[in-house]
Amino acid sequence: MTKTAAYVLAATLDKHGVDVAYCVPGESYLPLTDALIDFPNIQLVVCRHEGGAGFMAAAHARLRNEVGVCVISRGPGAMNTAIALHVAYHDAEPVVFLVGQAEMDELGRNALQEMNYSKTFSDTAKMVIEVIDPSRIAESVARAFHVAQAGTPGPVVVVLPEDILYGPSDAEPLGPRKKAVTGPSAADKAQALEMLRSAQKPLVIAGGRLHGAQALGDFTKFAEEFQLPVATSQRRFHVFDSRHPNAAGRLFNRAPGEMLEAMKESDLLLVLGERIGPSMSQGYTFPRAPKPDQPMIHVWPSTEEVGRNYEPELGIGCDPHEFIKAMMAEGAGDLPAGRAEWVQRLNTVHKEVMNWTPVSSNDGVVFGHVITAIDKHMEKDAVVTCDAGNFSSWPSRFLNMGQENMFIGATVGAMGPGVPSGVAAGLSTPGRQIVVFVGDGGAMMTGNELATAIQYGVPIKIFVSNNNAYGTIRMHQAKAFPGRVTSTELVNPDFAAWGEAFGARGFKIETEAEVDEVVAEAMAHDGPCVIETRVSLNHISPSARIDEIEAR
Ligand SMILES: Cc1ncc(C[n+]2csc(CCOP(=O)(O)OP(=O)(O)O)c2C)c(N)n1
Ligand SMILES: [Mg+2]
Repeated sequence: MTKTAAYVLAATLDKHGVDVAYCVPGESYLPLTDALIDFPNIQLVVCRHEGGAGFMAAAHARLRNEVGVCVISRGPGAMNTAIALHVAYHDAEPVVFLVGQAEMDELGRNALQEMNYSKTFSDTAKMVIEVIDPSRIAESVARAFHVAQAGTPGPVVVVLPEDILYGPSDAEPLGPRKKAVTGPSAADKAQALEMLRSAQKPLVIAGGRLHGAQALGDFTKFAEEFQLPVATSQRRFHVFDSRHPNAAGRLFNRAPGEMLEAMKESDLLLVLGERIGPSMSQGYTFPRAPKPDQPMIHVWPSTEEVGRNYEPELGIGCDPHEFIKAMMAEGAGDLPAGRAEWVQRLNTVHKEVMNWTPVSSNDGVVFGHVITAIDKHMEKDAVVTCDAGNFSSWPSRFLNMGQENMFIGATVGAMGPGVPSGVAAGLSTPGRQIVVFVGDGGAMMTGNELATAIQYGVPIKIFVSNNNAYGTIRMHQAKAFPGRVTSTELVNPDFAAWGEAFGARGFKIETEAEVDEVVAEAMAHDGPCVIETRVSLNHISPSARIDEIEAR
């Protein structure tokens, strides 16, 4: 019997091992939702907004280290998910977006919800693939999966005209193409080894392409054997245990000065498994662009990237785990005498930076108290997801994390991924504790995906830091236009009641005295819950107070 192209597409997803895909349904791709009924292995998760669905697919990609799949309707649906494409592009997440399109014979007329995706996504997708022939649908999808993961991972859009999906197709469903894994060349390996062995004060900056128990375990052994201090890059804090004696700190946005000063003494940087973005590099000052102040080795799985913004002494376009294995195969040999002391020095500064001295405020709870309490109840393999906003500086700085944890947040600083990423954690890696951090601003942007969590039984714990403000922007106003507050104050719902209306358990923290007990109860609760903390606006981050900024 001849199949529809939609059926071949579903079969190709199945052959690629897809077991969860995130969607908002649309009439433009009805044959695909219908075909998926015959593939019970694939759970099609119905979301409430395409931005949420896209964020979930991107988080799925990071959690599983595989392609995330997002299925959305044409035009309006595609525009709603644009934020997730932007995040996936900047954060190098492999995501395949399957997007509807008007019928072929109407294209060009401004047909219903027609859109030129190649133009629209020219800056946020690695590739836009238009399927124009039902007999080539499997090939198109296999290409999309391959390109999304190859080299620098990223989003790929597959455009599905409505009539093509209905059309008969004799195409053979296709499976995944073997991923090319690259290692360092013999010459690069020798040079890297020499640099790592001879440096007096090396520093590793580790990133999110280090994934999985094997790679992360090898990474720890590598740091130990080669006596390397390790800093983690923005929003990739779990790749090295913050309690390990080689931990040197976290390069989040606006990292503490005393830590940066100590790190800047290093005489070799090894940037391993991350592109070097504006947040982790403190606005391209550490490492300094385009010519770093110290010799740098940059390892990232694409040769295109390793010399794009920087002039490293050695740029290696290879898989970071392969690099680690190559170094370990040769061994550290005799290292300079002062290395252990250097590691210890950075670790001492890191421990000081992570050690919060509790402070109180008369305009609400300082969020650090909540972080300290969560730290005591967090499970070893908990997933922590984080939206964007100043509240995120508290967990970024003070929440301990190890390699079994995973911290998920957009390095590009988009608001919105917090709650959806938490939902994705429950669907892609079920059974783990899920802690979500979100501000009152972000909670009202994509918090509606709490409905998806309830629908699929995902026990997320959503910690809302409520300062009744777009607090980050309020802080920037204080710096740029002191005393002239505008457009940042918010009137919010009662978030605990809001959570309960969805079917979650609602908690509220209004005073410091309540923190420990409420956090303990929420962390022990086995279902979804929303924990609202009425936080201090003045204590906008661990390192800044609005009244101090305005007084300056
Ligand atoms: C989608 C999106 N819109 C706007 C911004 C600009 N922005 C950055 S932080 C912020 C305020 C965040 O407010 P909230 O979630 O309440 O966190 P807070 O800063 O108050 O802790 C805004 C509007 C952004 N980063 N992303
Ligand atoms: Mg806020």
